[in-house]
Amino acid sequence: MIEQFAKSVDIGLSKPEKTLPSKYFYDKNGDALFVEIMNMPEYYLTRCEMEIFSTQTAALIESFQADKNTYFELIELGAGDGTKTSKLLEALSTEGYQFDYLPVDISKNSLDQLQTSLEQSLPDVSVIPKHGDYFEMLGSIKDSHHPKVVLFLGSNIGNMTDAVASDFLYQLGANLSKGDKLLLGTDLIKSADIVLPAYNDKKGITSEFNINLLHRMNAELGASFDPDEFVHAPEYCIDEGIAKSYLLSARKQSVEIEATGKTYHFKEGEKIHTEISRKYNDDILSKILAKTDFEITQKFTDQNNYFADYLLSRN
Ligand code: AVI
Repeated sequence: MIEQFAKSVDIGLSKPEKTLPSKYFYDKNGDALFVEIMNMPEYYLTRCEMEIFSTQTAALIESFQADKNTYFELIELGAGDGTKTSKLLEALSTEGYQFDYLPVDISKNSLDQLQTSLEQSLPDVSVIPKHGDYFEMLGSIKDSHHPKVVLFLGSNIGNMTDAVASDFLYQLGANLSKGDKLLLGTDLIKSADIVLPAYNDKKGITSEFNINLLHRMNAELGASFDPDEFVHAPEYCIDEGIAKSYLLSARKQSVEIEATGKTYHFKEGEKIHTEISRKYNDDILSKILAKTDFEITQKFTDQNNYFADYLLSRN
């Protein structure tokens, strides 16, 4: 794990335009900061998707086309704290569907918390947590031959480039069977005055989340980043529809990383690109799906039309 982390960091910081992979945001501190982000007034994504899950629960369940007499697996990729899903789990359980809930997450910490909270709130739901990177978990999905409904919520897909998203969905489809479903949560394209504050909140929580990556490299890779000398700098342009987070070097500086055995040099104002958060519309999603086995069968939106959960069927 550490070797992989060091390797990715070295590759990213050796590029002419420096990058760091956003998946490393999520250590214990990063998980807690992300929970704070989801509760921020500016971060509309979670509230909008929660609205869809609370007000359209029956329609969502109907879209799964599950048979009450046939067992199925409800797999959630990147489950996080599972708040939205618990609405669905409660309704599925009350209505007598036969299923296991398999949350997959890279954060062991989040999975443990999720399991404990579901054991208390929904003791009748069988929870089988899977710890790991969801790219790596794809292969194990086809080990069972039961019908499957996969949840990939929260616009987590937006943290992938379109090419990576397309490849990921292709591989997911290849590991599913005809008729299986994917419920895909996507943040929709909208103006900068709504999107940008979600990545640049007044209290500076997103800034802390971004800068936490520097603390993590210091703690785990023996890096010498001075977190006070980097500034959180997000950007968003509606034409492109992608929010981008950067860490901007406040001055000319050099940073040593023990785990890579190298020193990296930063000019004043030089940016490290740490994350993309893609926003979608039907056309963009259709292009991403073009080479996959999925087709869009339904779309659920919140009342502001800020967010959409697309129901995709595996052909
Ligand atoms: C997890 N992911 C969908 C979040 C997003 O909106 O891209 C991560 C995040 N980064 C900054 N704020 C939230």
